[in-house]
Amino acid sequence: MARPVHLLLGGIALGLASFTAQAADALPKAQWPFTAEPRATLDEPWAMTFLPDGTLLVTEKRGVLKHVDPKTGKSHDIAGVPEVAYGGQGGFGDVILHPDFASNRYVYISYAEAGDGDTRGAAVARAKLQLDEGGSGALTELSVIWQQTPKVSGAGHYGHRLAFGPDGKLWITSSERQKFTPAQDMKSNLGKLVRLNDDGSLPTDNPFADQGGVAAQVWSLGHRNMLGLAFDANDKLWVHEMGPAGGDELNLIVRGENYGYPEVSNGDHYGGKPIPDHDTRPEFAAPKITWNPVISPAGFVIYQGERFPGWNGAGLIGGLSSQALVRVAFDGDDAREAARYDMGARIREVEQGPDGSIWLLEDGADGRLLELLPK
Ligand SMILES: [Ca+2]
Ligand SMILES: [Ca+2]
Repeated sequence: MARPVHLLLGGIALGLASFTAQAADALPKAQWPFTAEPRATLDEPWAMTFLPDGTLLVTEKRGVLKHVDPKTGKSHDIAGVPEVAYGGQGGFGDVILHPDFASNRYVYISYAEAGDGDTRGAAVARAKLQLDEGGSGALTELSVIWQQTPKVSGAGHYGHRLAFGPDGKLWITSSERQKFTPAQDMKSNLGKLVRLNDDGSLPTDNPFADQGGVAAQVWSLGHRNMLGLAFDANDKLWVHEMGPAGGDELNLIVRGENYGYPEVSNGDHYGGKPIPDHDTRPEFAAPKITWNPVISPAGFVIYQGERFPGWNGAGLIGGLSSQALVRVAFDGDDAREAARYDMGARIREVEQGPDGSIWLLEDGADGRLLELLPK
């Protein structure tokens, strides 16, 4: 029922007011249900994932993969990482494990890679992780299984967040590289949410499989800069999107849908050029949350654990410009911001540990790995 209600209320009178009312005021620290304890310090950390033994793989944007023991704070480099195109928003991106990592040792990494001339694009590779007793290790049998097409100039909006779905498929956020119109062009995989088999091959049940080419990779289109994706307990996929000025979004992903960028956004271009709002073009899927002021979302988990019982099923999103942890509550197909915690630093990544613990990475040089402990 969410969508008809939104359309009914989304007119002139309630349009912007209803969106801004979705944001929460920052909670005073005394009311936080957690303390944040620093466990390690990294150089421009970007993403992390837990190994089954409770240690972490952490990417650093300059092109280093670290194996971190959060109990000691010690970290070791993993060899065999591809060269990355570091600069702007580009560099090393995400790292995730195959669902059957325990038996097959496959990890998936994303990164910006250089092309001809001054062009660049995101790439995804699969490799086997080998760890030695001392804590260091290597990626072996690395193969590149996906690339952004075409590679373009500039160093923004790669996206390249990764997740495995409950369907066993590999999901990739492929952002529009600050080129706007590719998000609506099915000859490009920029500005698209991509779905692949675990070896990079094409699933035959993708919505645009019949079109062939890169369109066959696409699950949904019309996206800007997607820096977080997560499946909820009902297997629904939620993706947040760093929007233009005043237009950050949380979207519920529907097979084959067009999310409208750059034709529509509840924000407007930086520089002031207006973009028609979503309610002017109901044929495009509208966001479930629009943030204005923006939070600059980065990193995303939907918490499923018992260590923070009040948060079971909640979305936890890192905030860059908002320097916050943003908690989102879901109600079926609806979502709202439930709480905001001012962390005093840009938050790049959120992760859940195997024991139900919650971890954050601060952005930038000397970014700290923080463990949230229930009070
Ligand atoms: Ca992660
Ligand atoms: Ca607008």
